[in-house]
Amino acid sequence: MYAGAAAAAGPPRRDFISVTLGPEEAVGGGSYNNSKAWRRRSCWRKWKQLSRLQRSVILFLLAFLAVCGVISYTSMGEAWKSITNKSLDEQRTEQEIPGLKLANPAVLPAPRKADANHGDYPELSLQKPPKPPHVRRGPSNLQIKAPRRDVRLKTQHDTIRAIEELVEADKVEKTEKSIISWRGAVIEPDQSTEPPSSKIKEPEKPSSVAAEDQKEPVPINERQLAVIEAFRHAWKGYKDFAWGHDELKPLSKSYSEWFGLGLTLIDALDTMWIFGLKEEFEEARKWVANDLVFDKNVDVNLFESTIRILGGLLSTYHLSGDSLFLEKAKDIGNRLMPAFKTPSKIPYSDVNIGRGTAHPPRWTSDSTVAEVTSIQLEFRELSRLTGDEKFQKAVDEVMKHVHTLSGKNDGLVPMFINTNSGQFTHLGVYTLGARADSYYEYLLKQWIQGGKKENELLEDYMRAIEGVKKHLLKRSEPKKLTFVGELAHGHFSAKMDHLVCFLPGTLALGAHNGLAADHMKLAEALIETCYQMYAQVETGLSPEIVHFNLHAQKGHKDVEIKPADRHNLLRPETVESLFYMYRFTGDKKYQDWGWEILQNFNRYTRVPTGGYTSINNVQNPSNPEPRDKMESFFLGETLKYMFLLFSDDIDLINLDKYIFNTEAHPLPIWVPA
Ligand code: DMJ
Repeated sequence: MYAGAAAAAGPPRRDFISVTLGPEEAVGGGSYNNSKAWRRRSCWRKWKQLSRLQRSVILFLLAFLAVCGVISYTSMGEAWKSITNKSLDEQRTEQEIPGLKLANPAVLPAPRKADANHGDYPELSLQKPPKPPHVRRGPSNLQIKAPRRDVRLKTQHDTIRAIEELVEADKVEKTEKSIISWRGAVIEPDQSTEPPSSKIKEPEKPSSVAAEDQKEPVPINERQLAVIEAFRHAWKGYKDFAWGHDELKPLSKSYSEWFGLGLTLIDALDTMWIFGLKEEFEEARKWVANDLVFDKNVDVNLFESTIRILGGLLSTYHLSGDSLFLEKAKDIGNRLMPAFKTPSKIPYSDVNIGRGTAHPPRWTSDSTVAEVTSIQLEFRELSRLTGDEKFQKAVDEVMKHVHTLSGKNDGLVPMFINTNSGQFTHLGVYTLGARADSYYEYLLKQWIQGGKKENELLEDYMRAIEGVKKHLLKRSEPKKLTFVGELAHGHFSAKMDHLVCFLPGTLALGAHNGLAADHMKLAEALIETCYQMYAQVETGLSPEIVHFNLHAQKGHKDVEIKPADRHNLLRPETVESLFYMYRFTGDKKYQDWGWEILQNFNRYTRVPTGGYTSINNVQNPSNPEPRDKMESFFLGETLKYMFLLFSDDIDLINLDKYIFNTEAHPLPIWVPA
């Protein structure tokens, strides 16, 4: 601006801060006096000469700088702490298993073990940390808390109403609407959990009880709503025709009894909690409070009642914080203990929970290997919660004993074990399917549950996967699908149970926890195979067992089905693995595959009057031959994993904080002391 224009414009606008200096300072004159008193006086004089606006601005700037200072000091401290923790954990792991680097250390770094000695892992390869598919929102400490109880219940109520409205609206016209989910189920432990081995004194609190905060609600999407709708349909059948009994027979509108303990209801408790189905949950809770009685002269299978009843009660206790469920868990846990009174301490398969007696099946003194090695997560957690070590001691002894046994083939175990001698029987047959499956699953999961310190478990797991690769993996024709077959006395069979489809999820979980990267590659190949076991079949539903073609034949698919194997029991294993794969990769194709499966369950197994049924013939879409039975795991596992698969919220049962038992009941991962 030129001078004339400036004059014409009147006095200049002061939109800057000017500091007027006194005459002495302005000319740099006056005698130099640096005494403290003089400096103080002179500063004060200058301060007084400033306008009020100038003083405010300076004060504001000073305050702002102070706040910035405090913030950066705190976050540097946090960063420093996490760097220190991480390197401690890395040191520990490197010491225990040379060459193995955990991509995702235990929830907190575990203490070093002086005697850790696992030098024989030449094949373990280093792994880059897996890339998380989802970006966390907000600071992590805001994401691990549960809502306050009063808030939670209210929001849940609103949500249920919203769900109902939306489902209704959805029927009329397909809308793009989504609703805010009830986050009450998404409860992360906000306190350390300690392993029982660290000298139990006080009973533990559930993960959720002291939780206070809540992160941003994540909307429930349309696919999740469809799962809730399926659950409600199944629940309607159970409620109308089988309430309080073990399983619904949806066609005959009646029920079947296995143990007479309301198996479906107990298996479904935590599913209802996670889905936010408050009314259903409260009604079921009432039944547990008033009608669930374990003092009954009834034989139960140790494994089945542990994974479904004990596991279901423990996880519901953790999610809800309601001590009723812990009391019931203690009761059934104590009643199952007689099973361990055997000459070898390998438990019997059956227990009479009223009489306190246990026995093997009538025809043998053998137990199934998967059964005696897949009760550990639950009994160990029961010890941690009650302060009573006996539960953990009993199941740990089984694992330690099995660890030392001969008769394994490169880590693969036979299917039977004798309760007198404690030795494997029926040697020479190896499968990842029925009777052995969850042995492998629980090796990894116990290791994770205990804070990644129990090296024998990891060692057995890693060896077993090497055994799978060496003896059981083959590729089919024409699509070259990687599958897990069986070995019988040196003879390979291209037979794979649907049950084996737990394996991709377990492998992915191991890789997520820092195990070899090639486990993830194998998981990706196997989940494709499990999906094809559905996709290549006429109904889009997998049979119980498939045989893979090893040689290309014109007009033949990879998957062959024998007449005796073509039933579908509404099993969860494939959707379970799809859930893990989606969580760890973020690849939407896994959600799409799960969606196809849900639609086919709706198409071929849904009974109009309520409930879903297992079917006898997955190859006949016009008559899939309903079997008139809804297994409890359909509600406990299959629909729960579907719901989690369709969710984009990694904190909806965060896999770094929870470990699922083999019946899909989440239990907390212990934080090492
Ligand atoms: C469930 O009871 C459990 O998943 C178990 O590990 C295997 N069988 C059924 C589901 O298929």
